[in-house]
Amino acid sequence: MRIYYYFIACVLCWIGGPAFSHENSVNIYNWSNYISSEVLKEFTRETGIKVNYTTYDSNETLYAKLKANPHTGYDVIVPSTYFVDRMRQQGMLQALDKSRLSNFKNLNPALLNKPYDPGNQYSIPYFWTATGIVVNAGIHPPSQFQYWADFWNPAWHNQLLLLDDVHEVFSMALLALAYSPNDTDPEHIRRAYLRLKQLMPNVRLLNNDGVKSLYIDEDLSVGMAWNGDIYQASEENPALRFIYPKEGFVVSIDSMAIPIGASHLNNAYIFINFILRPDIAKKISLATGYATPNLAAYKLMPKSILSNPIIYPDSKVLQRSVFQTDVGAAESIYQKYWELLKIGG
Ligand code: N2P
Repeated sequence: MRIYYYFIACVLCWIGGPAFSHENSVNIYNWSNYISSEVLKEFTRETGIKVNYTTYDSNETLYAKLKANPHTGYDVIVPSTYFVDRMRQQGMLQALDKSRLSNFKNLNPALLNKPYDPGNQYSIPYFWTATGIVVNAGIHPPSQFQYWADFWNPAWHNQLLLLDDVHEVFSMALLALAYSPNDTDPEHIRRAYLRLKQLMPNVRLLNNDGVKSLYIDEDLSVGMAWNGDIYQASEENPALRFIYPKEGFVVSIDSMAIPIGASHLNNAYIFINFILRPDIAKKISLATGYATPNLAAYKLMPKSILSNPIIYPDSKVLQRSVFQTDVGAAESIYQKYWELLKIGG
C-alpha cells in the first residue's frame, strides 16, 4: 500500500514539474517596480495561494531564461508586445482559454487584437508604457531636451543615462534619423549604429532597474526612461520632468502570458483573472504610475492621475507614438551592433 502511494506521489511530482510543485502556489516573473506588494498579499489572503514573485529588468533576460530552460516553472510572465510576438511564434507560450478569464471583458478593446498577437490568443494586457526623456529641471532647462537629437549636444559629455535595452536605444537613434523604430533595412540599422557611436561619449550609464533611484538621488539629471518609473521618481523628487520627444517615441503593451513550462496552470489563470479585476488593476496602476489597459479600472481612477501627462499623454502627443514590433531576421543585425557599442567598437 505504502509503495503504491509513493508511486502515485512520484507520478504527480513528475507531471507537476520541478519547482514548488507540492505547494499551493503560483510563480510570477515580472518587471521590477511593476506591482504593489499589498496586492500580492490580498491575492494570498483571498485565494490561499502563495505567490513566489521574482523580477527581471529586460525582455532579453526573461527570454534568455525561458529559452535556456522552458521548464523553469514560472506560471505567469509579462513580456512586451514584440516579445509576445517572438515567444508565441517560437512556441514558448500557451494558448489561453478565455473562458477561464471572466474579467477579460474589463480590458479596453482599443488595446486588444493587435498584430503582435491577433485575438489575444497568448497575451493579456497588464500595463501600457512609453519611453521618453527625463530631465531634472533644477539642473537643466527642460526646453533643451525636446528632441532625442538633443542628446547629441557635446555639452552633455558623460551625463546621460540610457536604458540598457537594445531596441529602446536603437529606437531613439532611428527616430532621430527619421526612420521607424521597427526598421529592418540593414543600411538604416547601420546608420543608427554609427549615430549611436557618436553619442557614446555623452553616455555615463546604461541601466534599467536603478533608473528611479538614480534620478531621485540626482546621481544623474538627464537621459531616457520609462514613463511610470519617472512618475514614481517625481513623487519623491518634484524637479523631474518627463518629455515626449518631438521625433516620436515607442509605446509598449506589457502583457501577461503563461509559458509552456508553467507548473501551476490553474493558479496562473486565477492570478491573471485577479489582476484583471477593476479594483486590483486600479491599485497596481496607482502604485506604479503605469497606465492601465483595463477600462473598468480606468473609470475608477482619480482625475489627478487621468490628467497626469506622464502616465496618460494626450491624444495629440500620442499621434507621435509607435508600437514596437518584432524585427524578425533583422534582430541579429541589431544584436551585432549593440554588442559593438557596448564594448566601444
Ligand atoms: C518596469 C518598466 C517596464 C516597461 N520598471 C517596459 N515596457
